[in-house]
Order: sequence, then C-alpha cells, then structure tokens
Amino acid sequence: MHQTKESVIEAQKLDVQEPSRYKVVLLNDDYTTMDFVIMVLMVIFHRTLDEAQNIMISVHKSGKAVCGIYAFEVAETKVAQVKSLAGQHKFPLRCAMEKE
Ligand code: TYC
Repeated sequence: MHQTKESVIEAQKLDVQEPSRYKVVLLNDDYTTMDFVIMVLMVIFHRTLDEAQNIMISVHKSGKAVCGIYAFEVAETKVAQVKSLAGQHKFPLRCAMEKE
C-alpha cells in the first residue's frame, strides 16, 4: 500500500496501521512433478485448475511466482503446509514468504 509521509504520521498517531502482508512464492526445481505443484496450488492456495496451471508454468519458466498474498500467520502456515506435503511425497519443492 502506498502512503505519503503525512498519512504515515497520521496513521501512527491514530495507531491504525494495516497489518503487513506477505507474498508466498513457490520456487522452481528439476524434480518436483508439474502435477504435484498444480495439486499444491489447488489444495493449499485454493486456486482453480486453470490458475494453478498458469502459476506452475510461470514458476517453471521464470524460477518463481507468487501463489497468494496473506497476513503473516496465514503465510507462515501456507509455507509450512507446502513443506510438509512436499516432504511426505519426497519432493524438494521450496516455498518462501516475502514481505509485500
Ligand atoms: N520444473 C519442474 C519440472 O519440470 C516443475 C516445477 C514447477 C517444479 C514449479 C517446481 O515450483 C515448481 N518437473
């Protein structure tokens, strides 16, 4: 969110800062199957098949892509869920959060 210096000072005075939001990104690797990544995007990130396919291809081609943007604890939970599911299936899929 863009804020002017004045609006930051106003918001601080009023103590009305929006909570920070975090991008959850998936990173490419050579071993995780495309189908597994699509399943992760549908189950954990509630993406449609079409969206999941597009995000997966974007990660595959560019190295990473944003799966969703969430409040800190939600983002943390998504990252942990991806890591847990990938581990159960013995895939090296990496997932990280980045402050928006
Ligand atoms: N590059 C993988 C393959 O060719 C597919 C893949 C896509 C892996 C996205 C990870 O986050 C990822 N099987």
